[in-house]
Amino acid sequence: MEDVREAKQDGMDDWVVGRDGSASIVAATGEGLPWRWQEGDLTVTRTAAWSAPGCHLGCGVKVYTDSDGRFVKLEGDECNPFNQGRLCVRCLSFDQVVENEQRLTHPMKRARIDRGKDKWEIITWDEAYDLICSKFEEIKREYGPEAILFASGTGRDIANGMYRMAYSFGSPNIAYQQTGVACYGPRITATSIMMGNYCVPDCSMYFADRYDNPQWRPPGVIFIWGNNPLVSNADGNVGHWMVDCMKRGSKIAVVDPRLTWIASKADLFMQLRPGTDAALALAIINIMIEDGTYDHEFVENWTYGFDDLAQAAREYPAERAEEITWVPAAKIREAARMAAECSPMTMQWGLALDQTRECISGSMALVALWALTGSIDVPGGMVTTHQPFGAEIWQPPAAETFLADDIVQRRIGYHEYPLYKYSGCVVAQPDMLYDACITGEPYAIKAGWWQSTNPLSCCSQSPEDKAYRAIMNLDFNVVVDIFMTPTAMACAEVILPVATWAEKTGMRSIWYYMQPINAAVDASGIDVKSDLQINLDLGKRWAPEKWPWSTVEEFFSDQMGSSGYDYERLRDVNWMYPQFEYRKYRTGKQRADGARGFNTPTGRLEFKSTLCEQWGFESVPSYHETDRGPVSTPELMEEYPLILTTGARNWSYFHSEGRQIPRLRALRPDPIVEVHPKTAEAYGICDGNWVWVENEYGKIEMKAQTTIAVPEAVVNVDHAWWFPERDPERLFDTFSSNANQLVPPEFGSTGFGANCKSLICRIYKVSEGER
Ligand SMILES: Nc1nc2c(c(=O)[nH]1)N[C@H]1C(S)=C(S)[C@@H](COP(=O)(O)OP(=O)(O)OC[C@H]3O[C@@H](n4cnc5c(=O)[nH]c(N)nc54)[C@H](O)[C@@H]3O)O[C@H]1N2
Ligand SMILES: Nc1nc2c(c(=O)[nH]1)N[C@H]1C(S)=C(S)[C@@H](COP(=O)(O)OP(=O)(O)OC[C@H]3O[C@@H](n4cnc5c(=O)[nH]c(N)nc54)[C@H](O)[C@@H]3O)O[C@H]1N2
Ligand SMILES: [Mo]
Repeated sequence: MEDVREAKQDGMDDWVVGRDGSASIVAATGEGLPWRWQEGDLTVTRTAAWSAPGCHLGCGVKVYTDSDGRFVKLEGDECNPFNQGRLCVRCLSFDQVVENEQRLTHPMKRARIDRGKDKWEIITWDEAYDLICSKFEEIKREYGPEAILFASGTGRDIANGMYRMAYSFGSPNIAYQQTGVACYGPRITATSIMMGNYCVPDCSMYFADRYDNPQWRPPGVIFIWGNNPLVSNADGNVGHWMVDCMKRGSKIAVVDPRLTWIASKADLFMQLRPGTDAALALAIINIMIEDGTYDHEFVENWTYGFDDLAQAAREYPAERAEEITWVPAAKIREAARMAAECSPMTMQWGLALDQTRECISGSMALVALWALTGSIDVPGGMVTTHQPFGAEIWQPPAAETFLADDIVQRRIGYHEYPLYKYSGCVVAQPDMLYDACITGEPYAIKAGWWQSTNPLSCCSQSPEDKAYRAIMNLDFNVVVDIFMTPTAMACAEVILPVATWAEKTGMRSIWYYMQPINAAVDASGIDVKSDLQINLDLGKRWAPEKWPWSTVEEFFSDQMGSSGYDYERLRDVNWMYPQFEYRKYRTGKQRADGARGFNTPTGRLEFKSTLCEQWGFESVPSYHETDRGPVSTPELMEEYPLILTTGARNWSYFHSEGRQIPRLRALRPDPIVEVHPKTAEAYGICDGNWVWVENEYGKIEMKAQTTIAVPEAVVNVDHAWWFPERDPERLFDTFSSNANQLVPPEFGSTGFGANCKSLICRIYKVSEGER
């Protein structure tokens, strides 16, 4: 280990992850298939549905238009290897989006004094840009460029353009305003610090011929952990892939407090108490270490800190873990047996890991489990992710390539939370940023650019509507969206309307492949622009040298890394897969310097993170009891006897989207709280009753749905509700039925994590007079 220690000291502060040896060879394309053709009177265009409206996936779609370029219908593209023709209800309801009367169709402005009032004036794009530029410049002169925050929401296709534009303006304060960045960033960080890369379960998606590829094999067991893949299709993975693998023999083990559809089909279902995931993982690890069933070759040759992991896991014998997690010890033993014997084990993990306060050390326990089972980068295991061809379209550029060091270091949270730089999309610490908006400390934040986010409906509001107070305290706000939102109605001085995915040219890129988004629908009847066009227009004004492209197509051509393709060629071949190899850590392809091993300071997969050690954070996987509940706050349980989890996804909605789409609203007309029938009975509640869900932070009105899917002690509420049909000047009642009224802005020691999925509450019927 001597040489390892030396390596650790050498330049460790600047340790960079993710910029490693990405494949430069195009392995497969959709060559030979037309990207546009005629079927009778209709024109068919192959494209991808990424956003707007928002979605993580970018499924392959065929859009049918009439001779005027108007939308007629769409179908899943059965030739597209990614989704193989399958679409969800939100995509299939796109007809009601594109022609929706409530769409924003023109840039608009409103005087600051009229905030909250539905009083808008239509303006031209040039007027809008002039207004934005003069306001932003004025603030920059007085307070510096960092006084303007540039926020986007969950991962859509705007990250690259918006980050570039913000950096061109000179601000390091990119924002994603979910408390503790509690979505995906924490999982990426935990994985990156341990092994220098992110990993995904191998469902053959790296190959264009998918399940027929001879190199691939189905996972022995897929642990579905804190994720509901069929409903959420989360993090760039199509939920159907789990079913595809099941059909090919993969076993399924589910860890979820709710009996989801896939849990009902699982070989093993561990119905745990919310927030106790890390204890469960450590108990499984402990059994594997005690029984010696882990992968000795991998652990001895490729990992660092095994003894520390073993010691941490020893604290969680199965019986103790049963008390903590409610999962019977026998099931924990069965999970350990399956992880060891059903090789390779793989894992589709989810948001529940990020939405616990100490999410980094907790997620590290799950990464440790992949490593112990020898699943890393093997067929059917946990395969490492790389930007195809080193292209940056999904992952935004680093601030350092645009801004001077001293400005980068002024990013809110930069010094306090250094782990943020391992999260892929580097943002300001959101809770500190809201504090800065309110208090002016550490410095004043004066304006906000909100592109594809609706924080008033989606982000933690307590105490006392904190997000609202922060945003309203700014002098000037710009919102960029397809629909009016509570956030825009509350605070915007300028609104910029964007084109949908069917109306714009774009590019879809995720680890597995690249694919063009081809404009299919003619939007010339309305005055909208694509997100990237907006970023390009303003970027050119602020730093023309950083935007040498005259069209978005030129920009995309420049983003195609080492593939040797340009945008037009990509369009002609429909999609492009980089060459993929397994076990890259054995051949030197996992690290930028070509050395064997992992892209970490020790060159090994680190059970004990040397980066965390260096920064003074917990360095070994660990479990932290959740802040509220029967163990931490038994005294509160009399008042708030139920455990509350929020935000489990449903088919209809993508966060705050979709409430104005009739077909989607018909599927889920009201905000739902799921309650076990016995619990409902105990509180005198019937299915369909309106009830209050209340805790120390607030109360919200929800419709009770009785279901045995939740345990008796747990209730689950929808998140991000608002009512587009209600009074705009009451902000569409976004605070009346929104889970985020109940979520405190508490985050973990690393600056990551939030308590969205393990809170406490009481429920009681809304009385007649109250509705
Ligand atoms: N209590 C609780 N709260 C949660 C969660 C939870 O589980 N529980 N989940 C959290 C998570 S994981 C996330 S990621 C956040 C999401 O938070 P957000 O990303 O803010 O949520 P959305 O409602 O999806 O998006 C906001 C807006 O973007 C617009 N939009 C969609 N596509 C585009 C586009 O391409 N361009 C532009 N300009 N606009 C577009 C939509 O119309 C919508 O108004 O919410 C978080 N909030
Ligand atoms: N339809 C739809 N799809 C979406 C979204 C959407 O809003 N709607 N949002 C997108 C976004 S931004 C994200 S981040 C992903 C998230 O997608 P997922 O990772 O699937 O997240 P959730 O649906 O919030 O929760 C997944 C499961 O975790 C369970 N759970 C709750 N608490 C706990 C816990 O403490 N431990 C464990 N192990 N499980 C728990 C819930 O019961 C739920 O079944 O979905 C994406 N896809
Ligand atoms: Mo998310």
